[in-house]
Amino acid sequence: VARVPLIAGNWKLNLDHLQAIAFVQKLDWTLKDARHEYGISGSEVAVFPPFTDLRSVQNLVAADKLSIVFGGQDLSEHDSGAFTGEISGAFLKALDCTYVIIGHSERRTLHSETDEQLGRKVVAALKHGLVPVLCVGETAEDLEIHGPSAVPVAQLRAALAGVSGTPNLVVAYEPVWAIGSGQAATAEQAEQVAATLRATLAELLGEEVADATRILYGGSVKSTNIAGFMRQPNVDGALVGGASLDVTEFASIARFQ
Ligand code: G2H
Repeated sequence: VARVPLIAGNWKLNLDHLQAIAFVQKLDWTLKDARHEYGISGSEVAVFPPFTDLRSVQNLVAADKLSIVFGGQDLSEHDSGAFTGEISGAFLKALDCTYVIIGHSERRTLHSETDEQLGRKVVAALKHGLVPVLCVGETAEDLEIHGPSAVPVAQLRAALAGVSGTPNLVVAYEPVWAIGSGQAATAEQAEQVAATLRATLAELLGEEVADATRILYGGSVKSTNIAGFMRQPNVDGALVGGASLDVTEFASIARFQ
């Protein structure tokens, strides 16, 4: 199966709605120039702005028919009710979000999100027609004690416990020790875990889903290391944090060829 590469920018808590408009406009021009200049059809490019930017990004993408897609950085497991500060999958879908990030390590750590809760978020996202970008990854300590794949695989199993059929999803392998540290995993390390995650997907949901699911690498991805990751057969793209906040840098990651 030919999987369309996905280069996704996770803005985290950066760029307000005015900055988002300027950023997305410039990103679109830069990608168009790059596609023209290099004659490549390119990868799918997604941005994940803060919730308060999404309406502005939706308007811009629709008005100018941009080929950039977008999503939320999180969602509630609930549809509505007394959940102060939460955003539902339906709200994201109504703003034309394609994707939603679930289980980023910063949510797991700073907001104490558990595997069980993340499983409910995956179910909620799929129910509302959003594609979950499910993040899994081990800490440096996990790596030392359990080896490279045990924790990411356990997190994947837990998050997919309530899922059946042929869901459209994306998995992002983000070793916690590589996030924002400037010290990315090697391409070979990423491939080893991605291959194990794909085998786990095959076991849980069948070969067809495993073949179709894009597995991203995340953690200190830059224009200077993206090519190595993209050469790996089981790595289908990247979830980019810090380097996604600079248009030129993010666009050159997106044209990794
Ligand atoms: C990992 C990644 C984006 P960074 O969190 O999800 O961030 O590229 O800054 O390591």
